[in-house]
Amino acid sequence: MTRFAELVAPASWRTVDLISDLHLQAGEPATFDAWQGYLQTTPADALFILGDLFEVWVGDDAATQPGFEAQCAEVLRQTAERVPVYLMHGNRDFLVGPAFAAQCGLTLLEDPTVLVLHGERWLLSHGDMLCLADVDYLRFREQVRTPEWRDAFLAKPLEERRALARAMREQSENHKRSPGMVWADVDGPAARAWLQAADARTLVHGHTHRPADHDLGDGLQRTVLSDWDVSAQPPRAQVLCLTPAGAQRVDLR
Ligand SMILES: [Mn+2]
Repeated sequence: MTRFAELVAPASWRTVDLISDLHLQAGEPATFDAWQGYLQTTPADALFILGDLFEVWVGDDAATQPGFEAQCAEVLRQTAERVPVYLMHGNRDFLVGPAFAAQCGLTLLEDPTVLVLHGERWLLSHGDMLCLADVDYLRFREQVRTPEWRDAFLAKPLEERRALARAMREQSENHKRSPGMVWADVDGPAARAWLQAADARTLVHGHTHRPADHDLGDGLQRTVLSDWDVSAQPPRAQVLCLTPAGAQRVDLR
């Protein structure tokens, strides 16, 4: 049974920005720059990051020494001084922990969470849990989300964790390229069941990198966020803005 956490927005919030799947990494400075520029200028009253902000996260201690993670932490910290920042785990950065949240002044968000805003209930999720056909991944997810796995992994030296993450990443890339590999999307009936259980009309999620608005019937919808890749042609850097008038996609590039 899925538990639906709830966040009631203060009445002062007019615009809420939602982004996901930036997959920030040291080797993609253009996307980092676009993200930094956006955070410094967004007029939103709150910012929600729905997972996979980072391409990989091997432990909060990575951000306590000079490097890419610390650079990202500083951008988040400066943003969070100005506007509340909420971060949900994705499948790549599920190891972001309370130490990093405290370092940046951001709030970790449970997956899924119902955001109550402008009298509407928005169901927010990364989306990976609803890709039911991705059986291998869901099995892996169950394994790595246990406190035992997490504690054992985080107890390893940082360099060893980085090497393990690289190996896992390579394995998953090879798996994706293997013949007969079927790409799994969010399961429609499961999404409807979640929405009904959460008493919400719209599910907003990322993960699949297939931005679209799906009509699920009976007034229910599934809104999929875009990933970010500023080096792609055309560049991708999109924000979903929730305003009193509804949801609106804003392309920054
Ligand atoms: Mn993902």
